[in-house]
Amino acid sequence: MLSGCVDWPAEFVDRYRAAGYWRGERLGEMLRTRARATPARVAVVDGARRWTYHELDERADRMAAGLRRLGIAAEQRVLVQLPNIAEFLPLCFALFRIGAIPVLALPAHRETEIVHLAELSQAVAYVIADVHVGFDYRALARSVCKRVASLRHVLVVGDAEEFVPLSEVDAPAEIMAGPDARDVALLLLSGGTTGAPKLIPRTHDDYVCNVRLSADVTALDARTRYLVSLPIAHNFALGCPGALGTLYAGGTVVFCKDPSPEAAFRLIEQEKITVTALIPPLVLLWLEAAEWVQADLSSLRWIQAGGARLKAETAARVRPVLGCGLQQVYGMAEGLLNFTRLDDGESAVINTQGRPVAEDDEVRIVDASDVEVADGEVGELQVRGPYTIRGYYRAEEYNRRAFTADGFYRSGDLVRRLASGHLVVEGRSKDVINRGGEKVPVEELENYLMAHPAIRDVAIVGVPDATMGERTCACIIARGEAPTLAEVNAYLSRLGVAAFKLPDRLKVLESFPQTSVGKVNKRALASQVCGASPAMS
Ligand code: J2J
Repeated sequence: MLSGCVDWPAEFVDRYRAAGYWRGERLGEMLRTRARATPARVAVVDGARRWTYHELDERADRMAAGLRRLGIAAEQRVLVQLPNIAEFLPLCFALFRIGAIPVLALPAHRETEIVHLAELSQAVAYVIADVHVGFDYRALARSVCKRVASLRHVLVVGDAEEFVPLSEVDAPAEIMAGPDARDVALLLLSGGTTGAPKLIPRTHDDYVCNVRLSADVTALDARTRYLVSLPIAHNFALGCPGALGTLYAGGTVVFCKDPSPEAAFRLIEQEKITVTALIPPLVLLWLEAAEWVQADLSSLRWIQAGGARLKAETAARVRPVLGCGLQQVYGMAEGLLNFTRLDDGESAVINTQGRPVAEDDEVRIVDASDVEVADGEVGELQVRGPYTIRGYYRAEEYNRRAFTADGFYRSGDLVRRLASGHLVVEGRSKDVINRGGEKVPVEELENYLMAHPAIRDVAIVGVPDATMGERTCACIIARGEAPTLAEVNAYLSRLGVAAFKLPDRLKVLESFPQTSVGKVNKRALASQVCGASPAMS
């Protein structure tokens, strides 16, 4: 396995193979098998572009050969920061076939995040779009290249300027042995960790399992037309079942650059979309828009909702307003996926976040001393299983805290298990703000703000919000004259921090409430700033 990753112990490898979770299948071959079975079926739609399975497969092969010519080899990391565009798929399959490892950054990431990810992964190449939503990624690449010595290539979809156009990374297809199914296939970004962002190594065996189980539980098949509404680099839209699950099932992946109801509804009507995945604020937006945006949504069979807790009132409106079923998904890029089932009763679908997808997902719910609590009681969810990692990439010290001695991942989520086995997410013990599905890493943000000359101390808390579930409030103790929210956010943007991490509110205080051991009491602080109980935990 790639150095810096934690493998499963041999007994678990044997167990997951024997039980049929790990079948020795690689992501690159998953597409090949499909392309052989149904070469002429449309695999990808992006605007006016339509690629059949054969074309997608061939593009991946040619791009793999082109990447090899550039010197990109097995186990090398390639930082991919692309919006929802078709090129994402042949690129990832090309890397999978070489055995090179895509590191999936979000389009919203900026210089601090990208430099960190490139350095942590020692990426040799960085793949970007030219301009997206008014932001020029080539300018970002110029700054990043100055700071990260390992980067040797910048590949650009669109106008490459001084860099290499991705369209020219093209050579006659070659026969490649490719990686082993037990090798790392991709590095996903963690949303839920303390300190600097962590990378999540997913192997071919475990991610193919993740994709297959998700596609099966969502009943995807060749008639599926999946709309990629969320960023495709996110685990949910990529492989749960997402674009990869759709390709596994022989369906069609339709790219959506803009999940606003106007744009998405038009695509649903035109492309006869059957399923998509959304975060709760988008579910709300789509419900509201259904009243005034004229579109035929009758092809839509399911909306998957996940990333943050969906309110029961919102969940209950999905079928009456949008005319489709709802599937709640409580997932994590570290692995474990919970889904409500398509044939679950109304109460489970509206009030729970689903149950684990695999029999061998070992979920335990524990108290602060790691002792299991009784069913119905709230505790932290810990998990190990056939598609849940045993450690973050190059994070030996952090892994000792984030995983138990017997290999369970400490999710930091506070959940309750019902007698039916369904889970309800009640809050969290980790210091992350879940801004409608987008995760704001509190400690990372506090560290940036501590460096501000007019800030003596900072504590960031989540405050309840009707649309986002919660928003970010930065509480500061000023040094001299306090900065305004606009000044703080301008400062963070100059540092190159992604916009979704910027505080929504700023509260200037004289002091912070303390716990008995002298730490900032964030619960009390959150109550103090919002005049109510905190949004979560
Ligand atoms: C409450 N909290 C949830 C839910 C995730 C599918 C869906 C989501 C993600 C994801 C994902 C939640 N209700 N329904 O990867 O494949 C919070 C939990 C969890 C964290 C993981 C997928 N669904 N969460 O959101 O890695 O706190 O993955 O631990 O970004 O989101 O975040 P992330």
